[in-house]
Amino acid sequence: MNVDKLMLQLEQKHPGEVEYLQAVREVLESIEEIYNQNPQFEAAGIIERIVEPDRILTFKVPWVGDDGKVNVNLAYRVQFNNAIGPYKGGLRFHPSVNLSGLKFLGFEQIFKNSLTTLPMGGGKGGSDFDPKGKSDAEVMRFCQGFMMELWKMIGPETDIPAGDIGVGGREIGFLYGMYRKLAKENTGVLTGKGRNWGGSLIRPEATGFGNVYFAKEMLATKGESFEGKTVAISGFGNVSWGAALKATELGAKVVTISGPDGYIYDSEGISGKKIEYMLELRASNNDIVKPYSYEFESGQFHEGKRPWEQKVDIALPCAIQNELNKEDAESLVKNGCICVSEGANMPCTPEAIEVIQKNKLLYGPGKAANAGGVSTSGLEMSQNSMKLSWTREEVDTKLHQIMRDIHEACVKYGTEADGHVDYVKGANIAGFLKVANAMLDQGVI
Ligand code: NDP
Ligand code: 2IT
Repeated sequence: MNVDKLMLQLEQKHPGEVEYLQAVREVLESIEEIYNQNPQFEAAGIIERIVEPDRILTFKVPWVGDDGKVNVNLAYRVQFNNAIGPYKGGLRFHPSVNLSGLKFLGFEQIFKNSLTTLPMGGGKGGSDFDPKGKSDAEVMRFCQGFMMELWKMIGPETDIPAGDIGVGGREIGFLYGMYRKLAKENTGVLTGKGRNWGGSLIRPEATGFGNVYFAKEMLATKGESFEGKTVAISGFGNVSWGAALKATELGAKVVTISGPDGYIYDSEGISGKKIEYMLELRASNNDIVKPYSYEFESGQFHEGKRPWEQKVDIALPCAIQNELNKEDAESLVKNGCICVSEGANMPCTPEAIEVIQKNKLLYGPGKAANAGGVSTSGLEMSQNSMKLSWTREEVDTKLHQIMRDIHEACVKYGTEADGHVDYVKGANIAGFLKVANAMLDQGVI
């Protein structure tokens, strides 16, 4: 394989798909050496096959607003690769959604899901619909319209969507209701379901918990732990909330959360009822964190700024892509931060990653560090198949073990001559090998 030549061909085929091309290049660069050492991959055209999705469904969703006006949104489902299990991945509802972004997320999901140790292929979907400021009735009508098209393409053994940005418990409920009606079946076709209709305990907390478990393993390689550490978290959604809960439980002090309007610095720590308040803030539909500073005296609001300017030991970016840039990374390094673990998908820019890696901080890339969410989706699928429900402790123990296993796989393939672990390389190689070998076993299809 020649990475530059392959990338040139892809750029010509898919001009302007920036995020997708960036994600492919990162994986290709990590696996180049091992790929070229195994000529059976080249002979079977594994790379040429893995970089293109199996298929993409594009559709429109017309829906009527409360004012009687007709709206039209664009929607997609990218079924990327199902060599090791049915397509699995979230749905994102956000005005910024486009095909390049979803292809990037679907491609990442192949390797993330492979790392989880569970039999799940990669996929992603979504729409440029913005749930912000919409009434429950409007969100319901949109979700119903979305599922009227999507249901033909998904199924509990075929493709199992879940939540992502803008798709939480409310949206999954509306989507599931419509699927159940159309397909005439009650199956585990979506994950992140409500507790009373097939959902798993711990799924809401899972991405944040998993991120902290992964960071805990990274810290342990240096004889460190969360105990007594100061932590900066960005975002205030589902992932940030779970990370704040677990980091606090492990003895750390979480000092920041953030929103599109700025960030909150709370010198007394964001714990207990302040973490519960995050749920209220997210549910308020306003998408701002400033109200925290009215609610709690110790919370200072920093308008238009990001949390990474604060002196912290650990940084957990849990909001959105490209929210931690080169200057932010330099500031973290200068202030003595030892660990950056990605709860969000692609929160660090490539320039930020370069700074973090050059300074040999512990760096957990999203496809490993945030895999706890989809792993617990996999555990929800297992419970649905068995028609059983596990306890909190059972799910949490399994999630914890999966995150340890992912960490071990990264160390196996990412340890360099000086003992430093390149978790990006480790995650990409471990994730790739499992899928590539499955593709070899199953022939050219
Ligand atoms: P949320 O629904 O809470 O959405 C994230 C929010 O972050 C968006 O509403 C966005 O607001 C807001 N935001 C935008 N810019 C900033 C900023 N500068 N600082 C802070 N917040 C900002 O999402 P989740 O908690 O579900 O997901 C967060 C991240 O984790 C995403 O990258 C997601 O892909 C990833 N992830 C989620 C998993 C899950 O199970 N939910 C699993 C694995 C990864 P706006 O709309 O104004 O842009
Ligand atoms: O990015 C992700 O891994 C998710 N949004 C979760 C996907 C899932 O199927 O649970």
